[in-house]
Amino acid sequence: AVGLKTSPLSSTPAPTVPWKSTSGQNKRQKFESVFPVLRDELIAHFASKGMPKDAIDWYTRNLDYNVPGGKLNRGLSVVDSVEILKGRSLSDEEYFKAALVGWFVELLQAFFLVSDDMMDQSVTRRGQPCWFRIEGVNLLAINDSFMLESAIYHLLKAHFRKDSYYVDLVDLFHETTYYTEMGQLIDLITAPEDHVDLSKFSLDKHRLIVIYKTAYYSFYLPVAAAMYMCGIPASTTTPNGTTSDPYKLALDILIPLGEYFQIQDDFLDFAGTPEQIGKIGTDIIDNKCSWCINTALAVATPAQRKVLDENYGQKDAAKEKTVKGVYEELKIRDRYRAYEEGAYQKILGLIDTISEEQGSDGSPVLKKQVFKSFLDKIYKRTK
Ligand code: DMA
Ligand code: MG
Ligand code: MG
Ligand code: MG
Repeated sequence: AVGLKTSPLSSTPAPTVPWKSTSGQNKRQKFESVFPVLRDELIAHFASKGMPKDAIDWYTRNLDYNVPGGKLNRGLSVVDSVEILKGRSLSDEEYFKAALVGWFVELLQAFFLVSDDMMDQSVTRRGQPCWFRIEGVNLLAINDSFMLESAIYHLLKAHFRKDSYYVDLVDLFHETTYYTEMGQLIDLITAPEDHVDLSKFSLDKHRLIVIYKTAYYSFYLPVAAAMYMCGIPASTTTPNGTTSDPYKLALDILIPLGEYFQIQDDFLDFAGTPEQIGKIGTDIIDNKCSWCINTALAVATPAQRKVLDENYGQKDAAKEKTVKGVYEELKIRDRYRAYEEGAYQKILGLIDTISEEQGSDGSPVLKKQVFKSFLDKIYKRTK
């Protein structure tokens, strides 16, 4: 899309492109226009290692199939947060770097989704077959997912190694990846394929799973990355002498926000249509410790509980349908709407506790709008 001369051995310079117009509608397009730049840079570097044509084609297809095409909430939140924290519109170079980091979060997401779909044995993702289901891909998708992850650190080094916050970004991506893998572990071992025991589920267990598998990488990562890029220090002293850690403050809001987001995901797994959500729900068949089953268990009569025990977690479409019938009887949709309203109000309250007071050293501070903007992206989402 952007006619750049790329040297395979060095990073791409900030391109000059006609993306001056920044209306809300164009924000996504502008962000999307950066993807081919980093894709071409990865491919040029790959080719420079003497990789053969079929490998170049494979890697290109992996990137094009798995990285763009999502809702881009995470990636766009990096750009939006940088703009809000700087309090002004960004120069072309600042925009390009913020968008690059946004795409790093999307690359990480692609890595998690390719592997998650194999582990969850999902069928579709973003309205197309899951990557591992493509003819000729199969278990090669494991290595493809690794390459999506490693691409992040290659590009980080190419574009950010001279920046003061480089090591903070590397560390942040590594740490949030580790947390996500911890979450995936407990998500999977709480859902054994061969042994259904609903008494092992609880909303507390659910909370732990979703905080680790989703909240860190989807919410804390984009915002904390933007904070590092804007030079927000790890601890600030306010004029009246109290110290606070803005990263901890951000975490305390973004973890509940991530929990809310994953509960939406769990609800949509049950209630969303494949056309809407671009994927076919697998939670009931996969025996997942989902918000829906936990909410159902809390209010089920002994007879309904028996039906759930006998039908949950089995590779059987009729049994899945029976479970969904119990969910309807138990008014899971209404309970979800009530939950969503409460979660929204609670998170607004948390955002309101942020002080935007400038620290005594004049360094940049956190802003409520960072969180409001992220919350607005997901409130009442249907996909
Ligand atoms: C999402 O869990 C977590 C990660 C790390 C991808 P999930 O399996 O509920 O996601 P999805 O519903 O998108 O498959
Ligand atoms: Mg999944
Ligand atoms: Mg999963
Ligand atoms: Mg899900």
